[in-house]
Amino acid sequence: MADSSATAGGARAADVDVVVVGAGFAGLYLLHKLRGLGFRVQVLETADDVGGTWYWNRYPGARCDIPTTDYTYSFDPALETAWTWSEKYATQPEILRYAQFVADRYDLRRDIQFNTKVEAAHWDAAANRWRIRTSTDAKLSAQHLVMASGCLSVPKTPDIPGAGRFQGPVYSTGRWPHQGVDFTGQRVAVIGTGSSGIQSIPLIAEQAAQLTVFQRTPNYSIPAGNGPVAPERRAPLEANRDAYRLAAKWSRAGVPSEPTQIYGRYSPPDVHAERFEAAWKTGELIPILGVFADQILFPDSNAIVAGKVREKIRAVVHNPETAELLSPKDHHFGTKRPCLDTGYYQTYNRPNVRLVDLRRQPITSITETGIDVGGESMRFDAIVYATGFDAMTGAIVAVDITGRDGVTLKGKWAAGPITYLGLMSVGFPNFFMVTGPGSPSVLSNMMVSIEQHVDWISDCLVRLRSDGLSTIEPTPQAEAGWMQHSQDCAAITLFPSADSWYMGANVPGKPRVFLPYVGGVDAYRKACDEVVARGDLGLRRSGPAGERCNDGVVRQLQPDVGMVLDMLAAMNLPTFDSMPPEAARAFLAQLNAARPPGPAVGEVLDGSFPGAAGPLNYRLYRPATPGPHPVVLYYHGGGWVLGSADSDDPLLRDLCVRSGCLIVSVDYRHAPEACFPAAVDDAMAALRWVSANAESLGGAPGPVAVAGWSAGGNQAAVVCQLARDQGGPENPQIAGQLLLTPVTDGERSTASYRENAEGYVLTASLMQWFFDHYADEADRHDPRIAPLRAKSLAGLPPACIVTGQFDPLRDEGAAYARALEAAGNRVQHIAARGHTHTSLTMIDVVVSGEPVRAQMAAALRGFFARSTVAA
Ligand code: NA7
Repeated sequence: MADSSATAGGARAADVDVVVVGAGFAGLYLLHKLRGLGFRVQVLETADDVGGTWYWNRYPGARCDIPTTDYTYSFDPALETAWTWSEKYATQPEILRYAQFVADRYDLRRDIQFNTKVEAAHWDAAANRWRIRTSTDAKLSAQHLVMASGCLSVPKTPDIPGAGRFQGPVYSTGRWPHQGVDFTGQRVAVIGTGSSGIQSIPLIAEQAAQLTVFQRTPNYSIPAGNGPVAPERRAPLEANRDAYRLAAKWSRAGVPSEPTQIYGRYSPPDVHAERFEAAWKTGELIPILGVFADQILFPDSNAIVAGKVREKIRAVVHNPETAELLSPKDHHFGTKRPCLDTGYYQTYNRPNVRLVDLRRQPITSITETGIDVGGESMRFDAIVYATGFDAMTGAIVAVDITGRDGVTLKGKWAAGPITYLGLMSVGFPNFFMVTGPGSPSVLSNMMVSIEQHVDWISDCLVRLRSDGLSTIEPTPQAEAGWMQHSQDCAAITLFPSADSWYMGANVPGKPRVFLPYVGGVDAYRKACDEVVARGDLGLRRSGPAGERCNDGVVRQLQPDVGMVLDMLAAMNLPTFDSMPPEAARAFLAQLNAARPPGPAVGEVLDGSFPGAAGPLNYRLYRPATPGPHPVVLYYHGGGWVLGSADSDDPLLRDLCVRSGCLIVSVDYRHAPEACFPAAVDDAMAALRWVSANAESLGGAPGPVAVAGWSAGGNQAAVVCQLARDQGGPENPQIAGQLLLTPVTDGERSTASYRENAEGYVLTASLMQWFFDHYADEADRHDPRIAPLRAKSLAGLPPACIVTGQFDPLRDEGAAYARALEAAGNRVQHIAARGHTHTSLTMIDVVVSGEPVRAQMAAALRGFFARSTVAA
């Protein structure tokens, strides 16, 4: 119970354990849960009833866009049987009734103070409490403050010239009158074609005498196909409710689904059509957002889906010009939230509906009687703003929140929100957000994300209490790490390219930052759980029992690298070093066959060249651009035991396209059949042959560059030294050396070997296995195995060395870069953050490798630019 007493104004003064701001779905569950755990909770709510966004958004046609089978609380099985949704997508009145039903069922209203706006909250460091000021003049203090204020709860102030001049009624979809609006016989203007516009326009058009829609950006919308909940949707839930809800919790978006592995860019048109039509028919967002595994990664794949939606629009809208105006072209499908509609496009076939394209005819001004666009003055009886929200951060910074040392949250977030897990923020002790920026929130089924946050916060408060601690706050390192990870997740997608509210782009002056966490509900839950399992990682907790802090960063791998590693771990594959070499080679070939093929190049040619002990194979990659192209000799990876001239095929296609170089990938003899120095001898033979034949292979004259990955990087580094040492006309000049995660030493004693010994594909024991096959212990310091140990590193070709943060070979690669530089060579060292030994080669799977490969390609071009100038 709150310790409360009535004040003169009827408001209460109270000291409680937790103040919760907002009585929407987040606030209601938080109150129920914390109360059950023995905390004294006070919820403060601006409205006169529960419901949050569903209290305010009463515009005609307002519905949820996640099926009600999923858009529902799951914390209490009895609640699920006590309530039955009437439709696939419930209307706002039904969803509001559900919120009210929940409030009554758990007797929540007695701890909710309605008609109370929270104006300010400041952290009283002396008392270790939040002091809260409200519109009712109530003064509260609380040990913890939780913002459950919603992501879409502060409507955007109309940013249109003359807004405020109109003399007739003006409505905002986000603040719709409770008694409803009758537009019969009226001339109505609707400004905005996001979800709120698209849901309300068909219904307003049915009533109004004339409806004029002012569209700035057309949106993608798919027909919701609403109606009773389909039996096939109900079946899995009824068969095993717990399993279904668990699957939702560990799904990508909070709705059970099986993500496809099919890439749009690599599948044929009949597969495109089949998959798109199947998703379209569901009338659900998650299938249409997941037609292809790569549609949010690559523009070409995305364009397949976007093009098909435009075809659907053209098939419905009779007037071709209107159809064209309604067809989105300025953003990739899904980078703004697509809409679900009921008869939206059909509405434009009505004679009483007109579409005004604000890109062509911007609003000059709202006037007393209507709207002026271009040279035209239009008269209206009513104007409806469906112009959206100050999303995700608006409601949080609307409260004047001051943390430690007088720092305000608004000030701290001036360049964009900074949070740990979207749950907390440094400088604001005992402050939590439900579905805050930096968490999946609006990219997920909100109900699942709300429940996860409420459970996490509740568990956190219980731990604090039972550990005899009173305050909790993230550390700067943990917060910075999370922000980096969250931005890494967004950076590999197309999301940042759109002017969306996800990017804050809809509110003038709002910083352009991707606000939600796009790594997925499942990955996010795993990170949150891991923070707890690793001893409240990145959280400083203090109180009577002392101070505890296990500082650190929960996610440092690039998100797509992490996903690949998780997938591999789940497959429980045998390790190469557990097999004989022949079996390991066959296994590698099998794994390689399952890779995406990489981009098309101008030509791929297979041939043979004279190796040191007989013919060996090569594969040549020629760019599609006019030649002759500079030539790169490439040595494949595989620890001198595995791989072949064609085993790094996708990587070489990618490098060929990016660099515009002709690449010749060569075989060399493998251990244990041919041990050291056979591979080196073949590498030198390849260098001589490719250099001598560059022009007859169709390449440009002049020195070739060498490149290689892993053991192939070792070979490339070694031939540079041998060519320098052996001199003579038969040992050609080398334009540059590109070494991707190379072996440069025979010792395996660096910190990176210890830190990354296991779990990142190339393990310390696999390296041991490679070395044991390749060379006797006594030879492993020979510079032809350990180029780092060469007597002199002076006079070598310019180098570009790439190291991966989570690679056992990281430190020796970095050491070689430093040593080359110290010896006076030109060196570029690219330290690939969050990458492993193998991840940079995973074309179209590890998209975060693209910027690194772009730098590698630029380095190759740079080698030749310099050698041409020198010539
Ligand atoms: P949205 O999706 O932000 O849509 C707002 C619409 O209003 C959008 O079409 C905007 O065009 C338009 N808009 C905003 N400001 C202006 C001005 N100044 N002039 C003309 N047009 C303007 O908000 P909703 O309420 O529809 O939906 C929000 C979410 O709720 C939705 O994604 C679902 O998750 C549920 P713009 O695209 O900015 O050019």
